[in-house]
Amino acid sequence: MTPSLVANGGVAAGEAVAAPVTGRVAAVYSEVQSSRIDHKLPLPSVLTKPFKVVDGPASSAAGNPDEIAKLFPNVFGQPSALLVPSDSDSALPQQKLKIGVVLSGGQAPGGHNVISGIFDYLQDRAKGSTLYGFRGGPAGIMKNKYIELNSEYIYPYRNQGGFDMICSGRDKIETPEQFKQAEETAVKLDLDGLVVIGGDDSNTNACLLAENFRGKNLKTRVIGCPKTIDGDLKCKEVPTSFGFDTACKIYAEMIGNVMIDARSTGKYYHFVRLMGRAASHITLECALQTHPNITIIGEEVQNLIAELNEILAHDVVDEGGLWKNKLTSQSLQLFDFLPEAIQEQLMLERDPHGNVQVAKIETEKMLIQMVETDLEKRRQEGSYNGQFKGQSHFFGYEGRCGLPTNFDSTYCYALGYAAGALLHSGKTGVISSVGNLAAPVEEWTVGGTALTSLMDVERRHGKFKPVIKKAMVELEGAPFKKFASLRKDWAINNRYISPGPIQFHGPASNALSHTLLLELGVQA
Ligand code: FBP
Repeated sequence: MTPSLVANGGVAAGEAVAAPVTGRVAAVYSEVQSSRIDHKLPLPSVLTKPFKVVDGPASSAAGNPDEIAKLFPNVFGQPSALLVPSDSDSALPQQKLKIGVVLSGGQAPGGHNVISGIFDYLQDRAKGSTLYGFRGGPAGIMKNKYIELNSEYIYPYRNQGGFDMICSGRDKIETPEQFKQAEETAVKLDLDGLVVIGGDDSNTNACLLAENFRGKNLKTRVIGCPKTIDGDLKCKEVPTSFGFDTACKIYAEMIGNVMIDARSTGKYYHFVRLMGRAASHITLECALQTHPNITIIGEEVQNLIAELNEILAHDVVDEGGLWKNKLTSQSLQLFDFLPEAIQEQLMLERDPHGNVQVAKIETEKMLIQMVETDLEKRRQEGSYNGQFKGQSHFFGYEGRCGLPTNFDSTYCYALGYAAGALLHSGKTGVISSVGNLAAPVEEWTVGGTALTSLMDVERRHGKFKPVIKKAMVELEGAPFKKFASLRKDWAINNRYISPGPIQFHGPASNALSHTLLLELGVQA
């Protein structure tokens, strides 16, 4: 038997557990983990002194503003808020707050620091407040499953990867009954506020909750935080989602290692698939960090998946393949061209948000098969007599819970601290926004962006639904353009870069991702 390791979080097979009941024990930490706990995090200077909130002009929507206005009558059009220095904090209510926090969706390095940031804000500026952590994602809100977070419980999680402080889940608060359950929890816990740490779908849900609570005259306000390693939740005011920086650096280290492996013997061609549901920001960033010979940016093959989503939402997929008539001829051609195993994977069950579970499609194996088939054809034609051995890799889950980089640690702490400040200032339906990220941390800007301003309507499960528009790789954007200008050279020359492991000290420790720098107009 092949030697193997198994990690399942200590949960017995078949046991359904929302979150570990006991917290982490720092005594069993590695030296690096221990050294990170007490790593001091700087805050943007506006958060270290008295501040006030300045509102900008009324906002609109990313698309279809009339539809969005109808769907969010109570929160649509809110201005963006900016925190600015003030002489005193007297504008803030002098009251203890009861705040809930939930982690929603896939893990992303830095989530624990968002929670620490909220907690520290409450300790520093609203003494005697209570922070409840809903366990196991949005289901924890619906089922009123929570733990009261205190400094001893939070301490071992500071600057540590993972979401196990309260755990996450992918449930969605969707039906009238589920909204009712969320209301009941808000009332039962007398919540002044709720922070939803999640990706595009979870922040859409956060906005629906804000709308619903305000519509029902509940005092509970809702603030979102931009989380996802996929990097597809961003806009001008929210320059990046947390976790992207760490995950890409972890993957880039591994890619750099297999590149050296390839050069060491010439025995293998390594095919690497990276995580990322719809957008290819991770792949693009890792390419910019490592310079592989060939990089496929998935935005080019989106159409087929979109059509399949629509068909699966409406039609019975008959064995005779009649459903295929609904595909456009271009998508049909592509579908028929794919190996059967990949066709099957494309038809797999969608997640609760209606998304194809791309992480489960083994494109790296598909590409190896396609190359083998083509080389075999060439061999028979007499135009090839070489040797090809493909090695497939999927780097996905390995990057989601790593120790957060200095950037993610600091960014997340500021996002959480800002979420506390926004709730304290009476804001709802906004996403915590920390900007000016290429400048020293002290100069970072802090505010809140109306969630409805990020929204459009989209087809989901065959119906129009409000969604935060996913930020896909822009083929006209600076990161892609830089990649496109270099890829020909990378294809034939040895330009491999091995970035090595994440550094917490020294010259490379505070480097920002290429994507973020290029998008901010700084040469990477
Ligand atoms: P989020 O958008 O929820 O942050 O998910 C990120 C992600 O890591 C995707 O890249 C991936 O497709 C998905 O989660 C996998 O989800 P799961 O953990 O449920 O398999």
